[in-house]
Amino acid sequence: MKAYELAKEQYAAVGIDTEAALETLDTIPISMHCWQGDDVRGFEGAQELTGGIQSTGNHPGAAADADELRAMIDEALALIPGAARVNLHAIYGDVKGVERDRIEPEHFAAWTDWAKRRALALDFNPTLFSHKNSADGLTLSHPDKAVRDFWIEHCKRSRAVAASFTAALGSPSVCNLWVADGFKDMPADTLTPRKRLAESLDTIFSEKLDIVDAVESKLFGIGVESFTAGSHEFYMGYAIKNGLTLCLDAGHFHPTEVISAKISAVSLFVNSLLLHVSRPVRWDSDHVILLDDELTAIAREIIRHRLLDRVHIGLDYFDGSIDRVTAWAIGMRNMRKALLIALLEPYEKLRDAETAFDFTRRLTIMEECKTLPWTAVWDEYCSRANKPARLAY
Ligand code: RNT
Ligand code: ZN
Repeated sequence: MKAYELAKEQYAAVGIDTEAALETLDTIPISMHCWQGDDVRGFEGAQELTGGIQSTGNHPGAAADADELRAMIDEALALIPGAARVNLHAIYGDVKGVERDRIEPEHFAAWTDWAKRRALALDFNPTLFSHKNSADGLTLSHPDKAVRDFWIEHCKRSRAVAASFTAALGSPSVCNLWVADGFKDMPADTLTPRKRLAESLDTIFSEKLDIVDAVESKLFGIGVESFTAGSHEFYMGYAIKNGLTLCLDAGHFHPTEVISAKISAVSLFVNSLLLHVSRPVRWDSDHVILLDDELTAIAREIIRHRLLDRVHIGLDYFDGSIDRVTAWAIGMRNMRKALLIALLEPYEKLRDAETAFDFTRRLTIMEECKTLPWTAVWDEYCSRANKPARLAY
């Protein structure tokens, strides 16, 4: 409390109102990915995770069923301050014995009821991996029409599930589509699979629904190192042309590329963005997100450019080597800490210096403000929200 009062004064001296920052901070929704709770296995009874993604580690306590997963999410949310949403994949419903092209909103009724009781919104993803119809490495771009049609139907039904979330929970559900489609080795024809993917997407998105449709690009995955049909250029073009939301996953680009550097540029041409905030270590390894330079840069880009109403923030990582509930808490808290740091930045001062070509001043403010006492503001926030501060959890 005392620390906060002192911090408040220090921030006031650089023109920052900490109370206003805290007010905004609390309302920014962060979508928590359910798949951290069970290593992306889902509840169809699948034994294998395919699609070029991998969760490693065998820490005990992976959720075995939906009740367990919900209980774990409840536990995590008790440690996480601020507005949260929960992000589901199609394999997380009551779907044992239900084929993916047969899923219905009723298979997710337990989730909807649970979310309603907690005033949470739900986001959704069709699942186009870990399935016999994805074994060739191609789904929506598969040469066999029967395979494409199966997945098209799955995606359409997934959008209907998302629409049922919107209707029941009163907040537009973000429905994100990612496919691993690609080749391990040098492709001969890179065009035809992309044409087929685009055609499948046209069919999937033909019906207008009250949801936020997002498409997620990727550079490569394990086993699809040489070619990915749904590349960045593919989906950026597709999203712009069709008015969809573009999903940028932090692990889906070349190792020296960062999504923080893409946000403002893309914001000029797409209506809205979905972020899959993740941490690639040497590859798209989906480590728990740290409070590192890239995370704060992502938050800064959103806050500086006032993009809060056009950027949906979602997390996407899965680490099975540490306690899974704590993994959520660390990442969700870090995302919000980064947003707080951004909200406490004297951006106007930086911009004024820049406009005046006073780059000395810009750099001085930037560097000196990094060590203003944001941690005291964070502690105050946690305490007001009745959430544990620092090491308490
Ligand atoms: C995979 C994509 C995708 C998945 C989730 C489970 O590389 O990032 O978003 O992580 O859909
Ligand atoms: Zn992702």
